Amino acid sequence: MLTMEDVIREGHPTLRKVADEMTLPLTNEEKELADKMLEFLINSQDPELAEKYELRPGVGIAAPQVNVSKRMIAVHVPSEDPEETDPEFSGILINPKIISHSVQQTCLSEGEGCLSVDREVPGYVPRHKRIRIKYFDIEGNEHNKRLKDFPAIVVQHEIDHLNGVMFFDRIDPENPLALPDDVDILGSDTQ
Ligand code: SB7
Ligand code: NI
Repeated sequence: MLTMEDVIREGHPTLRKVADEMTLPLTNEEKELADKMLEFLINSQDPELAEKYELRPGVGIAAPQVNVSKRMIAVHVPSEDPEETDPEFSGILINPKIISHSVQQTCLSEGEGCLSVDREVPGYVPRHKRIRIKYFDIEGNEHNKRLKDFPAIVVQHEIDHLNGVMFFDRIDPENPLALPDDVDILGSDTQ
C-alpha cells in the first residue's frame, strides 16, 4: 500500500524530469504500481482510512510522484452529486496525451495544491477548459475521451507531472490573482 511516505516532495529531481513513455503490455510490477496508485486515491478520499493512514486527500497522482519516472497517472474524481456513488472519472491512464483543447481556459477559484508540495501556493492556475485525450488502460486498450472543467483540470495537473511541470510554474509570479482573457473561474471543494 502507498502512503504519504512514498510521495516525493518539491526539490526532488524526479519531479523535474520528463518521464519515459511506457511500453505495452505493462510488466506485473507496473500493473501493481497502477493498482496501488488508484487504491491510494480511493483510500485518501475515505475520511476514516485517510485519518488512519495519514493520507492527504487526492483526486490524482502521477507515477513520478512516487519516484517512478514513467508516463502513468491515476485519477479518481468523485461525482458532484452526493447521491451518486459512481465517480465522475476514474482510472489509470498510460501514456496520456492531450490531442486537442479549447481556446477557452478555466481555473479553480481556490487555486491548486499538490501532494508533493507541503505548503499553500496562492494564485490562479490557468488550464484548458476542455480537452480531448488519448491514453491506454492497463490492459493496453486505447481510449479517446473528452473532459471538461474539474476532471480536465486534474488530468492537466497530472500530465504536467509527466513533463516535470509543477502547478505553481503556471501562476503569474507578478500577480498571482491576475487572469488572462477568456478564463473562467470554477468553484472548487475537492482537491
Ligand atoms: C487540484 C488538485 C489536484 C489537481 C488539480 C487541482 C491534485 C492534487 C494531487 N496531486 O498532487 C496530484 O499530482
Ligand atoms: Ni500534483
